[in-house]
Amino acid sequence: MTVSTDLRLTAADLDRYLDLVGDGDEREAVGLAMSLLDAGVPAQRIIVDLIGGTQARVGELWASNEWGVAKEHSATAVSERVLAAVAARTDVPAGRGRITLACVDGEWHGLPARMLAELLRLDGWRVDFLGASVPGRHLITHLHQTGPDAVALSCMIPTRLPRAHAAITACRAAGVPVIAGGRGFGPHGRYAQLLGADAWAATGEEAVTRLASDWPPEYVADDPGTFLGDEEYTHLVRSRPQLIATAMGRLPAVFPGAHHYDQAQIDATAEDLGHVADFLAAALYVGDAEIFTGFVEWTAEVLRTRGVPVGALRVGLRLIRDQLVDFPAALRMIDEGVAAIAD
Ligand code: B12
Repeated sequence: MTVSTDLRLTAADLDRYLDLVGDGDEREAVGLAMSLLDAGVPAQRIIVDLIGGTQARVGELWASNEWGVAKEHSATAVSERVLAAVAARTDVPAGRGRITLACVDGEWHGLPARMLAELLRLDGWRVDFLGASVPGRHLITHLHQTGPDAVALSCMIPTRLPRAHAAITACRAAGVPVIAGGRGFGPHGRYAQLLGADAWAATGEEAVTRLASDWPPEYVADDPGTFLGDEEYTHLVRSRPQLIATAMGRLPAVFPGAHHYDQAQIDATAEDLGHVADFLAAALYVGDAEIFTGFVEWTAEVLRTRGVPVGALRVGLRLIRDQLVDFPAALRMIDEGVAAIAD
């Protein structure tokens, strides 16, 4: 059989795959991926373009409220299954070395990291994939037991950056260089460098190239120390439960609709206030207001698409702001966030 190695996916393949994952049709979705492999589409294209491209679409459909949370969860679960099937069909001898791949503590986006794990495996690495939310001390124990050539750390949301920093510092102290990735590390990976990662890559494929051609890296980042957060960050993190409880207590006085909230609405509001506190803490930790402004803009857009007045977000921000009057950097960031959604 002659197999073309650069057969491309068509728009029809992508549409069909989105329909299948949207329908939760695991069997047919695996079937489609297997038939593409058989037709000569490289496994890398299936992982990056079919699965990854579809996940980006899934994110858009969720954000625009066309898909509910359950449908997004189901689609992601189908793609996890498809990725496993692609992996099982593509056996590559491990000749390059060994890599530990983990999501930082509290980071639950396991699929992007798993995609990277398979791309690295296809390039000849032995990959120890530790999965989502790996506590730092267990990661380090694993490094001592296996002695890898690199640690690849995934962080998709900036709220996990303080934990990413702790993990990077500990890995480097254990003598293992770190490559960081995932959108949580910011535009062009600017927080990866700040937090002392030895390298950063924008995509899984870029990471494969970097690790194959330039590892261990010659340039070794300065260690910025074990802690970046200042007094404001520390206060915010320590007082988080109190901040949320006080804001919830004051909510009905400033937002009368909250008098009639059922338990689900109360829980959702407390969770949203928790996100406000967490994104603010991350912004303070790395000293970049953009993390908080970006979060506020994104939340406003999500609310808009769900018909929730953006005023509700402003109320939440004010309730947190009122409790942080002695913290100038936090106040400045909240004010910038409020200004970003002024219209
Ligand atoms: C599915 C999903 C989830 C699932 C994840 C399940 C799973 N098993 O993975 C669940 C439901 C858990 C989830 C939860 C949340 N999510 Co979510 N999620 C997504 C979604 C739709 C798809 C993720 C995915 O698979 N992407 C596919 C891959 C291909 O994405 P990628 O970024 O291109 O990945 C590449 C690179 O990032 C890079 N890479 C990744 N890791 C690494 C590591 C290294 C070392 C290197 C070098 C490279 C690298 O390589 C990848 C492959 O090329 C995205 C939307 C999106 N566009 O990604 C949102 C998204 C990531 N989620 C988002 C948010 C906000 C959340 C929540 C906070 C929502 C909430 N309000 O609760 C929580 C946070 C949970 C947590 N603490 O981790 C935001 C993050 C925005 C941000 N950066 O601030 C996104 C972008 C949605 C959006 N448009 O706003 N989510």
